[in-house]
Order: sequence, then structure tokens, then C-alpha cells
Amino acid sequence: MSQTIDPKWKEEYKKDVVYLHVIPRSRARDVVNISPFAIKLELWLRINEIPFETIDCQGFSKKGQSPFILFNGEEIPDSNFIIEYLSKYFNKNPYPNLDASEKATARAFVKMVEENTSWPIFVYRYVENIDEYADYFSTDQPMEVRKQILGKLQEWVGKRAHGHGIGRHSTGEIQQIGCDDIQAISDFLGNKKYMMGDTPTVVDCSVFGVLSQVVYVPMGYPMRKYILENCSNIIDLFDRLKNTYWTNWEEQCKM
Ligand SMILES: N[C@@H](CCC(=O)N[C@@H](CS)C(=O)NCC(=O)O)C(=O)O
Repeated sequence: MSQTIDPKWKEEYKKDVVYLHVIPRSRARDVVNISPFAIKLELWLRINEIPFETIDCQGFSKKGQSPFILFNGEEIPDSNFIIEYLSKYFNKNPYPNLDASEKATARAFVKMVEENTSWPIFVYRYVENIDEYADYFSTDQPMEVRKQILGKLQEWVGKRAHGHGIGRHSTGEIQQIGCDDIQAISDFLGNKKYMMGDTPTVVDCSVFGVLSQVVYVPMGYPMRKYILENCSNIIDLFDRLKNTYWTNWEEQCKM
């Protein structure tokens, strides 16, 4: 599905500035980007005060995915590899103040959220409810075009969900998996400031990237209803992250 382009380092790009290439922001409504991984990465850059510019980009990385960065003339794909690379370059710690056991827990949460919790969301909007998602997707394009794109994505994501395994379950089971993950996140967060304590880490970025897709987009996601009714601590966490690190979130949602 994805079209690989050869993103060029532009003359005006500056040394030590991260050029974060994302799916065009105008494709999203009520959330900054339709890609959880783009939001995750931008939040991490903001928290770590790394100079960056977000570039809307139709194409995908050399690995065929979005987001990716251009940094000092080099293309680096995949949010997790990007964070690893930039952490070394800028001397940042993706998991500040954590011991080995806490880091192991943090990694497990990142993997759960990105590789599991994200799927019930993708299945809901790209496979089982494309007509509903058409109101929130590629809103800069005519409805006819959106429906065409979503029609293609439906088949493609459906096959990937089957390959992943989640697509073999019933609608109810798939959404239950998402809600169980959310309950685990909420239970672990408890009344802490951030997922791992007083300091934000990559875990908060992953949770925000993935769950902002349902919290802020008023569709009929069962996971949305679950969070709104049962997990006020997740909503508080998101408010804290936005108020501290992403004060122009609302403005950017309208771009
Ligand atoms: N592990 C990757 C996941 C990125 C990802 O799945 N991106 C989606 C957009 S949300 C994508 O590019 N999909 C196209 C594809 O996988 O072919 C990361 O963390 O950056």
C-alpha cells in the first residue's frame, strides 16, 4: 500500500534540527495526526526539547512506513529506532531515573500499546467501520476519494490484522482486548503523575500517541467509551502532557 519516496535533504535544512516527516496533518480531524507513531515521536521531541520541524509528507521511509526523520543529511525510519538514535546524539535518556526492572516494565508497556492496543483501533476504523471513519479521515479530500482510499485500506488492513492474529477474533473479542489493555494502563498509572513516576518517559508518549486516536476523536470506539467512563486518570495524564508539552495541540488539530 505504501509508496516509498526518496526524501531529499533540502539545502535550507539546518544541522542538528530534526525534520520529522509525517502523514499530512490535514488528513486528521480532532487529533494532530492519524498516525499514533507520529504523535508519539513529536511528543518525545517536545518533552526532550530537541529542535525539530514537522514536515507533511505523502511518502514513506525506505522501510515503507511513516513517520521517519531526516537528520544531518540522513534518513532514519521507525519511531523507536529514531528515539534510540537521537537519545545517543543529544545525550538524552528515553527512560530517565529508572532501574533495570522498571525499564523492563516500561519496555513491556511500550510494546503492548504499539503492537497490541493499537490493533483494535485500526480494525475498528479501517476494517469494520469505514463509513464512520470517512468523516474523520483525509478530511482535506472529497468524500468520494476518502471512501475509495478507505475501501482499499479495508482489505489491506484486514489481511494484516489476520496475519497479526487479532483479526481472527470476533468484533466483541477484539474490542475487549483493547479495553483490557486500557484497564492495565489505568491500573498501572494509578495516581502517579506519569506512567513511570514523576518524569515522563517514552511510555507516556506511546500511550498518548495511540489512545489520543480514540480519546479525542468522537467516534463510537468501545475503547473511547471505556476510557471516558472508567479511566479518568488517563484523561488527566493526557491533559497534563498537553498542558505541559503541547500547549498548541488544539490549534494544531485545526491545521
Ligand atoms: N514501528 C513503526 C510503526 C510505524 C507505522 O506502523 N506506521 C504506519 C502509519 S500509522 C505505516 O506507515 N503504515 C504503512 C505500512 O506499514 O506499510 C514506528 O514505530 O514508527
